[in-house]
Amino acid sequence: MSEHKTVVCPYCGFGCRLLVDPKTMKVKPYPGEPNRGKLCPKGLYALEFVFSRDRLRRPLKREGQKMRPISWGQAMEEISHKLLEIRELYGPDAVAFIASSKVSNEENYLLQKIARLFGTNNIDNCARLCHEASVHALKLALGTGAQTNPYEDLENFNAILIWGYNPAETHPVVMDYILKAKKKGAKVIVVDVRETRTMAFADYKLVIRPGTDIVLANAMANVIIGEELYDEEFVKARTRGFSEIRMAVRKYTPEYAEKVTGIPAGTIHEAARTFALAGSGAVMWGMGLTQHVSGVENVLAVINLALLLGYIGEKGGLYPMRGQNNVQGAAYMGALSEFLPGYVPLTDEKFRKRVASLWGVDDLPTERGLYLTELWEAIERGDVKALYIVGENPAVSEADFMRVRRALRKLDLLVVQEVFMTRTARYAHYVLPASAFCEKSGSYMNSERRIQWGHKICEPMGDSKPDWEILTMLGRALGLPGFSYSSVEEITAEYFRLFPELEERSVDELKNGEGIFLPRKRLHTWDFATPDGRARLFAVERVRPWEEPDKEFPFVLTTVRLISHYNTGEMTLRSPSLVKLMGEPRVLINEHDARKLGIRDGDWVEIETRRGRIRMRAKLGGAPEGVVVVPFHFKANRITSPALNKAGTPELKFSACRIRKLRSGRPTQGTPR
Ligand SMILES: Nc1nc2c(c(=O)[nH]1)N[C@H]1C(S)=C(S)[C@@H](COP(=O)(O)OP(=O)(O)OC[C@H]3O[C@@H](n4cnc5c(=O)[nH]c(N)nc54)[C@H](O)[C@@H]3O)O[C@H]1N2
Ligand SMILES: Nc1nc2c(c(=O)[nH]1)N[C@H]1C(S)=C(S)[C@@H](COP(=O)(O)OP(=O)(O)OC[C@H]3O[C@@H](n4cnc5c(=O)[nH]c(N)nc54)[C@H](O)[C@@H]3O)O[C@H]1N2
Ligand code: SF4
Ligand SMILES: [Mo]
Repeated sequence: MSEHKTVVCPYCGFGCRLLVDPKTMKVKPYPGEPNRGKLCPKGLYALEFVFSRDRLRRPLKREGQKMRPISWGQAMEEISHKLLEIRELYGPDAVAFIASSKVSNEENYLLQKIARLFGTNNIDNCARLCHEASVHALKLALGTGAQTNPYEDLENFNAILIWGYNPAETHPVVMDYILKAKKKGAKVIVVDVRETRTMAFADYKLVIRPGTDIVLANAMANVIIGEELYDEEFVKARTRGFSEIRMAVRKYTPEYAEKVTGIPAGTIHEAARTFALAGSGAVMWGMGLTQHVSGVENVLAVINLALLLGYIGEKGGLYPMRGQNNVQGAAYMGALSEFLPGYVPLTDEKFRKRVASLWGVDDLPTERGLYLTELWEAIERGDVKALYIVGENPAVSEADFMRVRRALRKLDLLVVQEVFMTRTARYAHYVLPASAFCEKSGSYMNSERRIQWGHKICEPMGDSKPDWEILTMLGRALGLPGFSYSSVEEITAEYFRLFPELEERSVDELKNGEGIFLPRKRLHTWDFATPDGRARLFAVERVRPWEEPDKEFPFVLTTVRLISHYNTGEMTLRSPSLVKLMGEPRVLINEHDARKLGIRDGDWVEIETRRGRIRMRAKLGGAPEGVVVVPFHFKANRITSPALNKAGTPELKFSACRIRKLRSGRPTQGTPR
């Protein structure tokens, strides 16, 4: 095994490690933590996209309709010149940066450093489309914004509540932990708008009407409080807000909840009792909660359940399961428009000044920057003139993407730093070729906040360069202080200095061990990070979706993920083994609804919202009446709702739509047959 090197899987936030033999480039699962000898197909075939013929190999510059090769030196000179000119004319906030949840901590750290030294907090990443509502809710309730416990704890809990989250498709390896817990007797409760693959393993299958989760959570709290099943000692000693929440949930009886959610009152009652009487439990959640206009409130409502029962520390944990391989790291490194590194608010003067002095300046900008999802309107208004994107594909991943594409066309300067010529890169003035994960070294942070080292396995493709090298050149070209890095380890050492918990740790330790938890393995065992050390119970009321079904658009459209597809498909579609495993993405329609509309299995249908239309083949079943389920990976965002919640996340899980049968159809380009 000694000749093998480890890398971190470039797909999901579970953070499996891969053992790679540099001679054969064969992948084996890492036997230790966190994946314990397991991988899903995406991990197993993770190296395939790296060797795709489509890889970008040279910097490119737009000339009319054509993209022509240009040298690195020339590209950097022209890009930095244009950025400085725009700053001179319109101020630093006319420039925005999008960081990447795909690239390393070091690379995200550098990009947010560039943005802030340049003078703007317009720096964000796809966490905004994902778990930012969880971060905001957790910050309000506990004072910290991340998963509280490690995966290993899952096996020791007596109950696992899985809410709006489908790990059997999206984090396959965490299923191993959940199933081990189940074997030991843990009860599994799953709440989803449809019967998912995960639900197949559940003791309680709660199929809920889309967007009514607060009503269910409040009804469960109603049972827990009404029957005095809550942990009185914990609630008294470690929380605030109990009397408010007791009052607020009084009207949310299981009978009332049945009418709103569609789940039988008896089932709600039983599930609440089972979860409460288990004595310990985890709450795991995903996009089914966060991608709603009620995202922050949804998450607060389920956090309440854990707090009422004292399911914190040794007795339980909160698991907002992170999406991308390094979305947790991007956030911790400060690639968010409202937070400095470590989720520290921009207004924390002491910390801000400390960061500034480490970077060789007096202070940093304090106004919150634009959210990723606010950029498109800001570009339309003419407030933002230049956009620098690293490893993100908003022309496909953003809600109502036609609006995004219009905005991208309007920019004076668009730079895209990528491994492929993505849908977004096609709008760029400059495309910079980045090396892929296994062609460079660096650290990544998984959902349980474990920082792991990815070792360089092979040489960069063509003339591509690691993102950190490109950003070092950019920082230097912009004349920013301190951009003299000659190795990635120098950047690791620099970010270590920002976190007191890492000050005593060494980069070598990170390279050789099973990773380092930041700030520590388990949070809030003794106290919370709120000013008074207590957690806060928030009474939340139902928030209605932005666009409810009506006569014209009578169905609810929700968008979901499939196991062999990944996000906008740029990587998975270039992996021949994964393409073989992929089925054709189809829209799931309830059988009764289909019959009424004369739609049969396999028919082409058109799904239309107020934004536009898409075509897809139908698959009957797998969706409750009135709900239409579309895989998000390709064209769903042609029609999704752009309404944002308090944390800036679009309502990707709820739009009003109509469907009709078509005589024939043709798959959209980029869609597997
Ligand atoms: N194979 C694969 N794995 C992935 C990804 C991928 O694209 N492909 N992407 C990664 C990323 S970035 C992320 S963020 C994670 C996401 O992981 P998940 O959160 O598991 O992913 P989704 O399928 O988007 O949504 C989860 C579930 O929410 C349900 N849902 C929709 N609306 C509602 C609602 O109103 N209430 C409730 N209770 N449920 C609802 C859907 O039916 C769906 O089953 O996956 C990561 N892992
Ligand atoms: N309708 C709908 N829309 C959604 C969602 C949904 O559930 N429904 N989910 C949302 C969520 S949770 C997320 S996270 C977003 C994801 O949205 P995106 O982050 O835009 O999607 P990805 O396809 O993961 O894009 C990552 C890009 O990084 C590039 N890349 C990979 N490795 C590297 C590297 O080393 N360097 C550089 N420079 N680039 C690299 C890849 O080629 C790819 O183009 O989508 C969101 N959009
Ligand atoms: S579970 Fe996630 S991290 Fe593990 S191999 Fe699959 S995609 Fe990669
Ligand atoms: Mo995500």
